[in-house]
Amino acid sequence: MTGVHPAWLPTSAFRPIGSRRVRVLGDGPVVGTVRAEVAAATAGHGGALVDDGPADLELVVASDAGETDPEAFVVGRAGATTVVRAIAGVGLLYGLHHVVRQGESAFTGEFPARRHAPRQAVRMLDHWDNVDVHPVMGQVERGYAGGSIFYADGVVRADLSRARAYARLLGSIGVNRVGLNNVNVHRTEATLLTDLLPEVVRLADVFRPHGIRVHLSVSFAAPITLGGLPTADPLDPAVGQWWARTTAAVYAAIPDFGGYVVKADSEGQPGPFDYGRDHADGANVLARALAPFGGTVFWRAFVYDHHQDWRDRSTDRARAAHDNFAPLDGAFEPNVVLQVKAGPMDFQVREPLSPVIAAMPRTRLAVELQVTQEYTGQQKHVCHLVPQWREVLGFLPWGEGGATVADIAAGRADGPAGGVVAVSNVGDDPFWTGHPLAQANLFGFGRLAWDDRLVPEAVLDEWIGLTFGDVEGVRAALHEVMGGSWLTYERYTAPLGVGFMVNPADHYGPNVDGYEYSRWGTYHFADRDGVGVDRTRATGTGFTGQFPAPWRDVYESVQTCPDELLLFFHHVPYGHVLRSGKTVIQHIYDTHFAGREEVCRMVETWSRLAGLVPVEVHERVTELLSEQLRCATEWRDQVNTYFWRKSGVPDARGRRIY
Ligand code: GCW
Repeated sequence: MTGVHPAWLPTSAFRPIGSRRVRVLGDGPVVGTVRAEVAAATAGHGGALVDDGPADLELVVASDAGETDPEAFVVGRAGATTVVRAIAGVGLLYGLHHVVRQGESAFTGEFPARRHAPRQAVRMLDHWDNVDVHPVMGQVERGYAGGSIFYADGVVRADLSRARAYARLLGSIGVNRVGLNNVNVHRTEATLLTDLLPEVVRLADVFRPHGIRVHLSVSFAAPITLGGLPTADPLDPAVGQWWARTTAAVYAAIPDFGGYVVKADSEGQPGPFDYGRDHADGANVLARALAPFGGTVFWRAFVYDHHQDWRDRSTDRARAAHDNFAPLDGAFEPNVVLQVKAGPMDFQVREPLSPVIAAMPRTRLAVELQVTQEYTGQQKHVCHLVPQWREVLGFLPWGEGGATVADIAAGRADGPAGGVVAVSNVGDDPFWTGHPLAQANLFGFGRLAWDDRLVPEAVLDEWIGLTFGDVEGVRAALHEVMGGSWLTYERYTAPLGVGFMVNPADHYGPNVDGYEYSRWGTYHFADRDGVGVDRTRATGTGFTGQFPAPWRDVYESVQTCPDELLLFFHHVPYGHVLRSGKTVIQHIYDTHFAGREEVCRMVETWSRLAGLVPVEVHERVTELLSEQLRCATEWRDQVNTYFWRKSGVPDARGRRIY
């Protein structure tokens, strides 16, 4: 491969458009992008961008009294013309990519005009990119795909062609906001807000033609560190004035700036607690500065004590976000979005929903997902996460008949809208994502954020078709390798929702007791009799009580708690019989043998694709699969051996445990 991989937008994906006569009507930078896409697709493929005469495809921006959403589009086909209409350029861009995904079928027969609109108004990717290379975290914190595509040598890159190609990819899947820098804001990064602002202008210019607004992560202590004030107390008038002045300067430079992202009082970041204030005080001072310009502050709820004593059984990290934020419902300014990690802990392979999401009906809530595979194989393992996100977004916090998590985020559950946010997984790696198949996670995030009701297999199928075309055998093989890979990963790693068991340094690879005596509050409490964390109201930390009915009761009882979350909520004996009919210990053995076997099958299936997918992709994935198999073997043997030694219960099937 020479140059950068085209991800899901290779020339072949545009073939159905390439041979057609296409008319584009409208003005503005995003319509310019649509025109450029069509011109590139048709050049040399028999089609053309036409001004008049008959057209096979018409892409039209036109006012429509009934439409209010600039991101919506209508597509239909009458006679021999497919027509896409929108009231703004961004809707047209989304309509164009809809046609690209439809392929030939968009030009076959006739079909009535149908409206498409995003279910979530905010579909955002956060980048944990540092401008400088951080001595411990590298340039992209929890990045597994090389350096930042935005920054190099302490500034925004002179050559932004990668960023431009990225913006194009994001526009094609409907992402409409990007956080440009790490939520852990270090020294140089803090100055993006002030000294480096002219550089941020260049990035905003790159994203704008794709319908994307940029955000900056800011440090709560900026009034001190950048402004030279003696305090960052949110109730100090001088602090409010500093934020107002600084924000006005940002908008003078970037009129469509999206706003701020803030990690405060979390893992060492400064915050309102430093001044005895609460998080509503903290968020609101920034919100007031942004409000005159239509900006939003995404305020993260990831606030917990990371200096816990493992001897202290009364503290439970899972409780922290709800304890800190639920009492503040209704206290936030209207342009504050509380950004809540989907689970109460930290992006594990399996967690229950964060109860905060169902606890704040008067607050705009965004659900935060992690596309970068921090705890899910670090883009060395195939782990297709779209099914996990589908489960999160479709979860029913109040049970059958109630609203879904996506409804809450979208403001359809009688509350205001917040949106869906995820941490990006790209870097300057030629494949974008380190693991070529991890591109599907980025694609899938955009698609689910647009419509949470899409079926994960169908989203994967779209990605395969666009990326690899229709080569006999490839589609089925990729479904086999990727479709169930999240559950495979779950099987060979930490069992039954207990989480972690990773190396504390890098969160990769098995280390069953890696966090067992740490200050981070992440424990499994395995002893000779049993394993799991008692989070019940009856005898444990009371975390189950943070959920509404029915879940508060479903999780409370070992009889009704879903197997896959049993050890998240309960400490049980190894002989406890799961709802599946197996004992906990036998489940641990069986899943670890099975998960590793499934990786062997992935390796076999993938080997059959030699010659059918581009050689560079085949080689890279082959190498990574051998690492995945090595690592899965290590997970299997360490987890099984650990629990065999603790419990003394042999494997009922007599397999080799060390
Ligand atoms: O998952 C943890 C990561 C940190 C990250 C933090 C967060 C940006 O290990 O690296 O910091 O979450 O979400 O703020």
